[in-house]
Amino acid sequence: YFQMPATRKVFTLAMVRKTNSLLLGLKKKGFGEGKWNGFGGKVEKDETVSEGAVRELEEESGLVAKCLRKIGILEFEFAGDPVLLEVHVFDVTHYEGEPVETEEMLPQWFPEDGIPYDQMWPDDILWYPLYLKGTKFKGYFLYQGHDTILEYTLTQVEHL
Ligand code: 6OG
Repeated sequence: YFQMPATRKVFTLAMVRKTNSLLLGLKKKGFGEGKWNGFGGKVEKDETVSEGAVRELEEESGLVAKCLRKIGILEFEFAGDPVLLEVHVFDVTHYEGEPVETEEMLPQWFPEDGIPYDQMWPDDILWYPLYLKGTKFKGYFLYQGHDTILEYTLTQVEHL
């Protein structure tokens, strides 16, 4: 039978880190509402992926990234939905400003050994360990609804 090819949508996800802790934002509305996550969103037509990452981080947390490092690419599909999300994950270790609550996100620092995985997307507990130890990665996750991963692949890579 014929299956429609997926429509790709490109997103960013900025992970903000300082010594032994990680800044997460509680999403207050929209996609992923009620979950803690890094900061990001959809890349616009007139910007690069990195520009989108900087813009979204500032919009959602008030921080201005001074240095972005590509650390991973994650693809997400939802069963029955032809849209494929391509999420570019960046590590941000240099930034200006202090985190502020915005319309979309409530930021909070978490110790690396106290990440609230039970209030996060279920893929996070799978790839955060690679991120936290500094390994680059590629992953694919097929979701059923927002709570169940039907299948996934996750590999360490040298280059992205
Ligand atoms: P806005 O709707 O805020 O962009 N995102 C995901 N992050 C994780 N960890 N797991 C997922 O599993 C995700 N799906 C999307 C990408 C959505 C933000 O949420 C991320 C964006 O940073 C399904 O514009």
